[in-house]
Amino acid sequence: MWINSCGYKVNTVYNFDNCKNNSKKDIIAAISTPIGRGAVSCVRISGDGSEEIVRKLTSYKKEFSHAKMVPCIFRGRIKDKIMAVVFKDGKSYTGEESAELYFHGGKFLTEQALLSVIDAGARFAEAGEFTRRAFLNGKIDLTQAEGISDLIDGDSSDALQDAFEQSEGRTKNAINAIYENLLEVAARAEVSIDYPEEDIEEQTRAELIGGIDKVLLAVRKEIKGYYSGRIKREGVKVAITGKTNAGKSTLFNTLLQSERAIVSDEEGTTRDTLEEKMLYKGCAFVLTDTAGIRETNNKVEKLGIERSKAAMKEADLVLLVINDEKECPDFLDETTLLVINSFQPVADSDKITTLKNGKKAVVLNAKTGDGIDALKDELYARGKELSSGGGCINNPRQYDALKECESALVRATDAAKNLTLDCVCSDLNKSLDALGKITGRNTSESVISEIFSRFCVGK
Ligand SMILES: Nc1nc2c(ncn2[C@@H]2O[C@H](COP(=O)(O)OP(=O)(O)O)[C@@H](O)[C@H]2O)c(=O)[nH]1
Ligand SMILES: [Mg+2]
Repeated sequence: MWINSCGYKVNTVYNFDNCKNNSKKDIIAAISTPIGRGAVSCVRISGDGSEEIVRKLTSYKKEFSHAKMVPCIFRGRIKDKIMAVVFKDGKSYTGEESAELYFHGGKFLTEQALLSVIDAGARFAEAGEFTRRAFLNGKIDLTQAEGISDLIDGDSSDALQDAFEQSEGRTKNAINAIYENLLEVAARAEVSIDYPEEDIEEQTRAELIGGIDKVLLAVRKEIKGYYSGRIKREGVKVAITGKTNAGKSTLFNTLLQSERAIVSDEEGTTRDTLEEKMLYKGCAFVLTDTAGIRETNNKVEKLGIERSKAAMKEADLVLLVINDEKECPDFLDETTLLVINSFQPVADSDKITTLKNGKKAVVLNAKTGDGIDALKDELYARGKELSSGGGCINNPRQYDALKECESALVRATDAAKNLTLDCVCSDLNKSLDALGKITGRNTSESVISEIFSRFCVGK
């Protein structure tokens, strides 16, 4: 068990005191820039003694008060003039004494620089070990670590904004606020067990139920917000549907500005669903071209149709492509946007139309691209709406823990109505544990390892 400076108990075998290379003196090093030819490369070092290693390589005697350009000799014979930054007294990313060396970015030079640091007493860092140390030293919590990972992987401006906020503690603060409230409710329940007085029993139960209700409300708000956050991060899932030969694949290609899908006037051309990402004004969409749904005896096409149905179920938005207003179904749910592929030139004033049944539709020519911008603007507006009001939860791990917390709170409410206070306390403790999993207060070693293994070496 490792207790970090925030008081988080981390069930981890990664305990500096038991570490093979002995305690915090274990210095890690890694190349933090991509391997290849480039202007600058960086080797990162962390652990007590990092400064000493930089001094060994540079023979620099004065104070490292800020970034210094210093002559350096790698492996006793390779010279370069490098920039060295030393972070003292734990004022670093990892919360430990650390250093960064920036030098000319060649593949061989970079390898030699790292090996020099290893010769001087460091060991090779594992994937994500710098961030893992930041977590274990209490600099960041698990959600911030995940935010940092998402910042590296983010591929749209919305996703990056979200990742940045998470890395800055948005999720941590929101979950900790719920945790504190829940802790107070649980403490009140515990006290009631210790001092059971018959005459206040009813009042205690009513208060408890009220307290749990408030927490439950906050938890459910975050669960709901997860959906919007997911859309922001991963993109709006858009399924392009409609009967065969309506022009779905043509529309898919025109939206992507690429001949991605095979287009033909032969019915049943699209058999498998095709998925591609589209960015529009910084908003990400995952477009799926589906097989037209029709009766068929062809085994492969049947499978494709099953996949199309699944894509429609999963989609945040369904584009229903028809060729004439008359084909518009009587019932359209909220997630469906009607697209009339007219096969004709479309005048600007006709690109958005309201049908006789009051439904809004985009009229376009999938082949020439007439009206495609109107469709993209409509997609963008819908995407923004779907991704607004996002909560603080950003990934399935956090979501699962919140759902677990929700179930335990529901059980606690039932217990507060019908069972002994012992049962209430037991469920409240389970809900606290579930929340603690999100931030890393009580997360298992296997989960922590899984999270940090997703990072690159040097991060
Ligand atoms: N002229 C014209 N032809 C189109 C248009 N959209 C689709 N087509 C043609 O209609 C046929 C079927 O199109 P496709 O995109 O494969 O339909 P899907 O079965 O819905 O995927 C192809 O021959 C396309 O070239 C359009 O807007 N204008
Ligand atoms: Mg098709």
